[in-house]
Amino acid sequence: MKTNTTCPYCGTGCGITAERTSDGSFTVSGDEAHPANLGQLCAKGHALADTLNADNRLLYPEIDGKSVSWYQAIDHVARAFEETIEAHGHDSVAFYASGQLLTEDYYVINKLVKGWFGTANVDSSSRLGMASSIIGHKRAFGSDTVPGCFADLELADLVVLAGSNLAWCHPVIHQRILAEKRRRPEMFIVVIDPRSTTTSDHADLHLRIQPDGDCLLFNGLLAYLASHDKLDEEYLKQHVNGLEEALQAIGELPMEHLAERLGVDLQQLEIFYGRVAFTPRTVTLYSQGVNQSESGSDKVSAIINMHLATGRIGKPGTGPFSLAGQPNGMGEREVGGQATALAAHMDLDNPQHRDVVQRFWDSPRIASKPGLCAVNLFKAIEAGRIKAVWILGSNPVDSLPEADTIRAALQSCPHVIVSDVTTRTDTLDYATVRLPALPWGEKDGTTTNAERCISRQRALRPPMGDARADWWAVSQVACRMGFRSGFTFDSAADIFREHAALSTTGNDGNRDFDIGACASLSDQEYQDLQPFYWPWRSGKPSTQSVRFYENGHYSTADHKARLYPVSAARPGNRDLSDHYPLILNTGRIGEQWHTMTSTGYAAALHAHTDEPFVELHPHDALIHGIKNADIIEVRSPHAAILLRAVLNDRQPLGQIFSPMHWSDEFASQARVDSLIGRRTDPVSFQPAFKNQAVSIQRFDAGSHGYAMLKHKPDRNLFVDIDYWAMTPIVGGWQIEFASKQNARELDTCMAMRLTRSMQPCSMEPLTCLDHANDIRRMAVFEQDRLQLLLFTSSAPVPLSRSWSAAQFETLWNERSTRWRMLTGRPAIDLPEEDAIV
Ligand SMILES: Nc1nc2c(c(=O)[nH]1)N[C@H]1C(S)=C(S)[C@@H](COP(=O)(O)OP(=O)(O)OC[C@H]3O[C@@H](n4cnc5c(=O)[nH]c(N)nc54)[C@H](O)[C@@H]3O)O[C@H]1N2
Ligand SMILES: Nc1nc2c(c(=O)[nH]1)N[C@H]1C(S)=C(S)[C@@H](COP(=O)(O)OP(=O)(O)OC[C@H]3O[C@@H](n4cnc5c(=O)[nH]c(N)nc54)[C@H](O)[C@@H]3O)O[C@H]1N2
Ligand code: SF4
Ligand SMILES: [Mo]
Repeated sequence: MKTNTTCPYCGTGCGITAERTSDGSFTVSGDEAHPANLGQLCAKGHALADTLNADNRLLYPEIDGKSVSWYQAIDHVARAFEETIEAHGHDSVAFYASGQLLTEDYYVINKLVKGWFGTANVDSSSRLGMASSIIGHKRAFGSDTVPGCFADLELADLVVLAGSNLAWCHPVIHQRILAEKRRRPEMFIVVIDPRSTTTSDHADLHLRIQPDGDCLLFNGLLAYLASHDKLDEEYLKQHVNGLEEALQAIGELPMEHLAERLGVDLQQLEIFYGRVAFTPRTVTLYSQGVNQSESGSDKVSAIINMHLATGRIGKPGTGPFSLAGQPNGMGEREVGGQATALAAHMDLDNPQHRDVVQRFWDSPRIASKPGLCAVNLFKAIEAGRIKAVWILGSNPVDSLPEADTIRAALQSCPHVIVSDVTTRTDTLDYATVRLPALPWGEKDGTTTNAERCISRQRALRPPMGDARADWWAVSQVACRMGFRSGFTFDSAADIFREHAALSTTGNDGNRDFDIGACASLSDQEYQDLQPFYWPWRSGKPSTQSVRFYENGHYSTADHKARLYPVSAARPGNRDLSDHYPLILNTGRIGEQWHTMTSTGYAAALHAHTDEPFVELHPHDALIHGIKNADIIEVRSPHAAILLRAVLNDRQPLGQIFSPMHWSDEFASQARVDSLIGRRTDPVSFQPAFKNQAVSIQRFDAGSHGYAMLKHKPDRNLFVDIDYWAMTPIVGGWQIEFASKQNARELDTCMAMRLTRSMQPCSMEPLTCLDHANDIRRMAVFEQDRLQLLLFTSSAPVPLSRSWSAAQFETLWNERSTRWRMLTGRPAIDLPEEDAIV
């Protein structure tokens, strides 16, 4: 049987066709009818079927580590909130979620917090990705609306990718653009990113600006267009306010001066500005290199200013395009699931809006002031002002800045309720109550992708164990607290209808978000709902693609868009010092998703990167006495971590890059966010994840090694090993380690620990002390199977990991050939493919 559903990873929101095979397992392929991907999928999408077999599912509710019934768990959580609110007031409780929940989950959370708790202390990890874009949109359009759609990227003649590593983070959109470029080679792609990426490899022009040079770059562009008579005077007159103020804020920007401050070639800058000047069909797509910055909101405004002033918006192949990262970051914005929003795109500080929402909900209260945004919310927990928090679908102990303070905050908080789908995350360690949620394949509802396309995520099979939908758990707690009137939902469809009805209530076309047509869907119609773009107003047909502001009619009071004056600060990092001389930039790699809670277990996704790493320029490495594959300590004023050094000149001098993914589950000390300070954009409160002053130092290891074994070892086995990193391989797990101990000590200690769980009577170990090569070698067999391999040395072990890994699949009934495992290679004269990390 085939089921159409949606991918739960990035904001591309690819349609997926899942098919159950005769043995009960599933295969997945791209849904050819889905407008976002037209049949394509990336590696993460393809690996989804594997994640359905995860054996680390959280299946039963727990209080203080003990399994309990849902009845007990709900009662406990309801009382925790009740007592906390009674003793400390409505603002002493909070919710923290993510754009990985479904719209229906989020609608219920937001309703409970804002309508019944009467606080706006509900925020999410979307704050870490999208907050600056929301500010930019509202400043300019009066509404948080992404004007264009993916098709505009194919219709454009100039595609500007600012602070986006599209090739890795939204691969299917990138492929759509590259396919169009093959059809029309004259299409011009510009990448704006301080470092080289797979995305910049495919660009016609790569502007390697200084970190946070974006405001200056786009301000310079607006000034250039103005002085070259390339603004759309007619459009400005009819539809836009604020040109004079915007130009005034920019002031004089001579090109030579500008190029120097940005750290780019004058000629390159002229090519970029010249291209923009002469290409009406321009799209500027931007993501975290723009948003995650102390000047994130202003960067967004500077980009939108250029588009408004040239009238390049609301027309085919044009527009500023904020690319949502999470699968449902957009749905979260639509329900208003943030500390700074109300519901259905209505505003907290608008009394009329509050009235509309409160009447519609018939709620006893309505939040009237902004709640605490992500970083400040956890600061309030740390300070003891918030005493009960419910975390759903996020792993803040690894994904928020100054991550070690998040641990401390949760440790001191009396009630930490965590809803998750897995048994192990660094956040679950601090939960007083754990609630089992439904993962992809079991959950059911809707998501909105980056181009406003709403699609169904459908269940492929019944829930495992006692896992339940997040909306159900939240509604049950609400009912137990006595709020039955608002929370007697029977299904996701029930909630979606209510959400749709609210979107159209009091909305005479003055709010962009309106899906009133869905307010009367039957259960069956909801089940069959095809992907559609909002708005879908009542009585109108649904559309397959829609562009906002085609008529230049904006959602501001006078229906004119507004240029926002941006004065750009000097690019770079003012915290650099002799102690912290380098800039740490962070982000993602193609194969991993956030804190690896699901992709971390898929061997297929670890083919290229096994360990937490930091990329640095060879010259910076030389200055610091660092060689390729050394372990290095990266230090900021907040913490220090250990990462494998990868030298390449794709990093600019003075800047290093490390992915955000590794957690305590997969490595000893690699939580990058423990290094990042809590500096945020002053308006959007989005953290500056991409520009942190740090120092680096070679870690002086006395020994190195790696082990392979059939089952994932408990990470507590390695607590005293300075550096370790665990990776799934086909048929087992691989652990790399390094230590201050000497090789003999490391070897003895690892051999003892890794064999501890094996049956001594059936173990058949082979060992060898290879003096010539300085490698201690050990292989352990049980019956015909290889169970464990261990190699240690005083230097990194130069043996092929992939060959060793493949041997776990081999039948070793010939004892006489087993010694071969100790060589760690197929045959003496074959090359070793991946001996060096
Ligand atoms: N494989 C994978 N895909 C994902 C995710 C994932 O975890 N893994 N997560 C999803 C989510 S939630 C998000 S938000 C998106 C993020 O998607 P992206 O924003 O594309 O990804 P990042 O790697 O965070 O950052 C993009 C680029 O910004 C650059 N950058 C850093 N500083 C600056 C600057 O000052 N100016 C400019 N112009 N660029 C700068 C970085 O060098 C980096 O290459 O990805 C989504 N897709
Ligand atoms: N240094 C650095 N840090 C960053 C970033 C960066 O670029 N650099 N990017 C930031 C950005 S943009 C983002 S979006 C965040 C992402 O960071 P997080 O929000 O922490 O995302 P995940 O690590 O994916 O954690 C999601 C958790 O939810 C669980 N889960 C999945 N589906 C469900 C569900 O339906 N219900 C429930 N209850 N649980 C579920 C998963 O098992 C997992 O444990 O990281 C931010 N942190
Ligand atoms: S591009 Fe994004 S939505 Fe599409 S398959 Fe890949 S991860 Fe999933
Ligand atoms: Mo994100």
